[in-house]
Amino acid sequence: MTQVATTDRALPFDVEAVRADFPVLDQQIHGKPLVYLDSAASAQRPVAVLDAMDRYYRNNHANVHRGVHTLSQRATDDYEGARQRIAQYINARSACEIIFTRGTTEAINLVANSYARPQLGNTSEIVITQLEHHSNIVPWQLVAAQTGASIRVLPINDRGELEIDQFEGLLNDRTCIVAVNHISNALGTINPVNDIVRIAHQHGVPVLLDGAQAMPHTAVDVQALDCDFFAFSGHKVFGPTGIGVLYGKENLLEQMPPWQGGGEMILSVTFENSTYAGLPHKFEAGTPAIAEAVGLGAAIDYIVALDIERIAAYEQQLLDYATERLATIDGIRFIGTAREKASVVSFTLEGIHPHDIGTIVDSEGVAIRTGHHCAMPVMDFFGVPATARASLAFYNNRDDIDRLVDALHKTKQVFG
Ligand code: 7TS
Repeated sequence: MTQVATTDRALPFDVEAVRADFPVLDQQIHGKPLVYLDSAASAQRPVAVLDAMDRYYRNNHANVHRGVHTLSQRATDDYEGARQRIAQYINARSACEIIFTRGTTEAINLVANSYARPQLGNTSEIVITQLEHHSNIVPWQLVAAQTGASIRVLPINDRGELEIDQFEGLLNDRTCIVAVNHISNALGTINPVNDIVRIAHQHGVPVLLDGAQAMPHTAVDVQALDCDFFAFSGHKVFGPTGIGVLYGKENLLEQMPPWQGGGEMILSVTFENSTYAGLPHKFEAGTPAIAEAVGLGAAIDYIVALDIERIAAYEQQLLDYATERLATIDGIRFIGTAREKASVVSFTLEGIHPHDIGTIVDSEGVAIRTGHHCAMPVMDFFGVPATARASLAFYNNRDDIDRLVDALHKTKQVFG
């Protein structure tokens, strides 16, 4: 178990010990050992997360915040304890700034509906980028359509990097919010989020960071970033599906109206009027995903034990190795060659549709994602309908990369 793995940065990252913590990796697919290279879509879970959820259900489950009975108190402690640990991990000022959501998508929809929509009018503007996942495009389009606001898009260059020099020119006194991803899921580009926040704040504009791909690969300190909102998903950070987080600065969250109504989020209800609970519960209507929050807390503990700086250093080496090995394949075209990149290699093979690549490599036991990666504007920019994407996590090793390269050679033979 990795709980015993050392966090001494001087020692090499013990990927084999880490792999033993992930039972799902230990299986055959089509008679070959599984190589899982689709962690950007959803990562796998260590035993520590599975055990934490199992323990919770076996021993402590009841509804939260409503009973004086012992199980309800235990469940509440587990749920709120997870919130505390997440707050500490991303360096929020207070646990009340951590809102549990179903994931990144719901977190962004919350901000679009509760923060932005009430202040949007038909001259208002929302700034996003060409590099966004659809979940950081469509929620803004929905509120823009309801209010007459418009969306302005920061373009990218041929490497798949933001044209940051053009950013300031998109801001003006009609800009309501800037919403941008920290790390791109389709290309792996690490965006200059510190500059984006600084420049936006000089114009008095708040910034939402979509941190779905940043959380598994890089240290996140929301106070150092000074972002106003930060969204991420549990399942991409080695925790459960169905849970995610919206971090928001307390003064902004305080001013925002509840988005969904129901139990948990009220102080008092009459037919004439209701009053709302304080933060964070104002934004958590209904029975929450309690076991999932517990699992997410355990996932964060697991990352803390491994040390995110060591994870990032290991993954950078692995990404360099993957890029080097893949570059030896004739006919490969890398889509996204940003100078600052994390854990994703998107590519096409001349004359072979990405879906065919995905099918053949799967028959070799290698799982990659093929498609538009919910980033159609990125595909449009590069003039491709889809790419094949290998995405890495700290449980991948060089053998996984070699197996991918072999499977791609096989693909070329098949489509010869
Ligand atoms: N933002 C980014 C940057 C993402 O990568 C994703 C999911 C989301 C938002 C949405 O997250 P969800 O958990 O709410 O669904 N990205 C991917 C992907 O790259 N392949 O499948 C899902």
